[in-house]
Amino acid sequence: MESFDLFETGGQRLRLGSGAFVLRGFALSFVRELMPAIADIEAMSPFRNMVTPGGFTMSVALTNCGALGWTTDRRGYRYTSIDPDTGEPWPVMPQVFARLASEAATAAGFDGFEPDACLVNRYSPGARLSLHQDKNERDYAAPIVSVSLGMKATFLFGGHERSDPTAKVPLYHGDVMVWGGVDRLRYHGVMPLKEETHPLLGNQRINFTFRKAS
Ligand code: MD3
Ligand code: FE
Repeated sequence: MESFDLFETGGQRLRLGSGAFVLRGFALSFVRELMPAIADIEAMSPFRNMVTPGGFTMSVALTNCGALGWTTDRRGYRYTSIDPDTGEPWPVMPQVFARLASEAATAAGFDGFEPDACLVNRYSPGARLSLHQDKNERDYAAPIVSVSLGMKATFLFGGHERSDPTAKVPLYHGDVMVWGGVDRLRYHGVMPLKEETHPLLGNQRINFTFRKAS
């Protein structure tokens, strides 16, 4: 199932499906600019552990930037323009974020990606994300771009049914995944993170997920 070629800067491009790619190290040249931008976002809209409609507190802490932010509570999942914890709009999407998302999408064959939402996930050791589909967005024609920083994670790449078998894909600091087309609605998740100390991020993993939500 796996094949890879090289993208322009020499990194590996792994193909998981006809519209699903891992761009190894694609974000590395952006990291120096991304770090202060994350600190700015966190200062305005802190990371928090949200509650799912089923009543479970998520082990992954999250915040957002951009016009729309993904949230969950007992009433359901939705996108909002206001951070429910601060009563203020989500922080503006930093230009470096938008540039990274657009360049990664282009490198995977999706030109003109202009996300209006960026979910920022923070994982500590033991945090996990159970198998799910991303289906709160209005437009499934746009791809999803996901950036991994910090600790290694094992990503679970499933099929179109929850019970379909999953492939395990390691994700490292600087890797970017792009999903679109027929792969857009695949089930996916993240295994519990193993304890590790990353030189730049310590014992955390930060993931940005860029989407066109409306
Ligand atoms: C496959 N985050 O926030 S990103 C999420 O690493 C989420 O934190 C994971 O899944 C993380 O919803 C995985 C990779 C990803 C994102 C969206 C997808 C994979 C996807 C949409 C469809 C299929
Ligand atoms: Fe997801």
